Amino acid sequence: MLPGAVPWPADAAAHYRAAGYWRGETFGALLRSVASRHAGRTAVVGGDRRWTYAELDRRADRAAAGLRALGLGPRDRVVVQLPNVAEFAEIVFGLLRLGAIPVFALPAHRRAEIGHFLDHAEAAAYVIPDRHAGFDHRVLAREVKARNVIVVGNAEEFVPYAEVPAEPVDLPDPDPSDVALMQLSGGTTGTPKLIPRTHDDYLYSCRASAEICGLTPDSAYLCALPAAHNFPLSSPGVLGALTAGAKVVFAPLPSPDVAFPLIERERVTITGLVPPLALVWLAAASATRHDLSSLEILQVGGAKFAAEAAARVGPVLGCEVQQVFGMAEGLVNYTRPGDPEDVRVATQGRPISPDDEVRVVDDDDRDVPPGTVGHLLTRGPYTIRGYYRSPEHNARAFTTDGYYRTGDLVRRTPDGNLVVEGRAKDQINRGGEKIAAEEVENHLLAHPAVHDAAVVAVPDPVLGERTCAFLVPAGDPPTLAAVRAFLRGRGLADYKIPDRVVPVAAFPSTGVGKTSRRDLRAALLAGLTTR
Ligand code: OOB
Repeated sequence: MLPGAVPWPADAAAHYRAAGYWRGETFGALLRSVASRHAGRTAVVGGDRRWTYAELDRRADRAAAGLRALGLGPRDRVVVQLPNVAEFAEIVFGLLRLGAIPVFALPAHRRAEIGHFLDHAEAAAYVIPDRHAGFDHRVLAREVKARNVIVVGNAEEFVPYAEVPAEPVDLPDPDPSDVALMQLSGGTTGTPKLIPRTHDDYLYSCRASAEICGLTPDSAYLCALPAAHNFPLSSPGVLGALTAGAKVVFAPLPSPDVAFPLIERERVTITGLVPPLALVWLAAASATRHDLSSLEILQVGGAKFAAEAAARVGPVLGCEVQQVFGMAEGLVNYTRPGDPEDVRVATQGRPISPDDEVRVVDDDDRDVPPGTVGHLLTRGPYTIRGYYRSPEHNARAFTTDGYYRTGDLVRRTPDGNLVVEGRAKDQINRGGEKIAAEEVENHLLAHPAVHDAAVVAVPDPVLGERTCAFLVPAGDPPTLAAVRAFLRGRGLADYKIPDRVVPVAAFPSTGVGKTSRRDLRAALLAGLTTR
């Protein structure tokens, strides 16, 4: 196992192998075997590119050889920050075949996040587009002083990806029980954590997700959310679709004007959205001239999807709604196609695996009675036992017997489905985008006019939650515009920048001896809503 990653205990690993979840197969080998069975079928569509499985397989080999010629090798971490383009699949499979480890940054990440990922992962390379969504990623690459910058598009002084692929060479298949890739945590602390996922565990979750969603070689998955995120990457997402021999269609944007024509043209059967986008699609669908009749499943996840909205998916879009409650650390819950309407509309589903262990506990880690709300703890064949290089945080985020503390408050229905009732972690879920309160507070504290800061989630009808920063100013309170400009200047991703700033003379006393940030945030929020 990669040093700094936490392995499963030997007995658990042996059980996951014996049960057939971990099959000792790598992503690279899997693509080879799917390509041998479905060589002529379309694997990937993105922009004006359309590649068969044979073509993607060949391109992945050439990418692996070229990346090796650049000096990259097994276990090298490579920060990949690509939008939804066909090259995403080619480069990711190239890295996986080489045994190099993609670290999946989101296109929205900026200097603060990328600098941290490069540093913390000791990355050997950084893969970017030239420009995306009006932003020049080469400027960012210069700012973070990344080594080995590889650019899809116009590279300027960096390495153009177009010149990387080389004649395939024989490469040893990586160890399937070793780390294949790293996902990012939504985060609750000052810096986002890295989540090492092995070939064995991640491939199991992709394959089992594809089965749950009924994917076949005739299915077409539309990747509308940023492909790097765990939901569109693996639940079943891009990788799950490829395990099934299905077609992956990359949408450059998730908006109806871009996605609906693609659904019609490519006969898309399944896609995944966060709740605010699902609402936008519902509003646009009734007036669209595009034929969406190929759509069989609309997955919604990343944040709670209100039952009232979920109930409208069938009538308006003519397909089944599937709720997906997952986390980059592992556990993913799905409602199943064909579940009764009330299950699909009003619950967040049940785990992928019979060996996903789920506990619902009180503040002292004691199981609560069935049907009661409590903290969700979980361990299983695709849930990590620790973040990368974070022993201190791991001691808090996992129980001594290896359960991950999800920070989610859930209850279990009598039929075994989970309902998400809230959250106990210091995180804002802004329409599926996760923001660690502490991370933003730390940046705010660097402002000369800020004496103290507390960041809280405020309810929002569209996004579910928005971010409000309470500030105790040092002198004249800074305006919202000034605070936003300051945080942008510090290189913080746009989605983490507070929507509101509320200056207060002092923070309320929470009645606890030691300052509890959680109590403080709750008290501030209560003051805001009763004002
Ligand atoms: C997904 O992954 P992350 O890592 O961005 O965020 C995980 C957290 C969960 O712990 C929970 O707090 C929240 O996002 N969440 C939901 C939810 N799905 C995720 N809360 C309520 N209802 C839902 N359906 O967000 C993710 C990963 C894989 C598949 C789907 C989502």
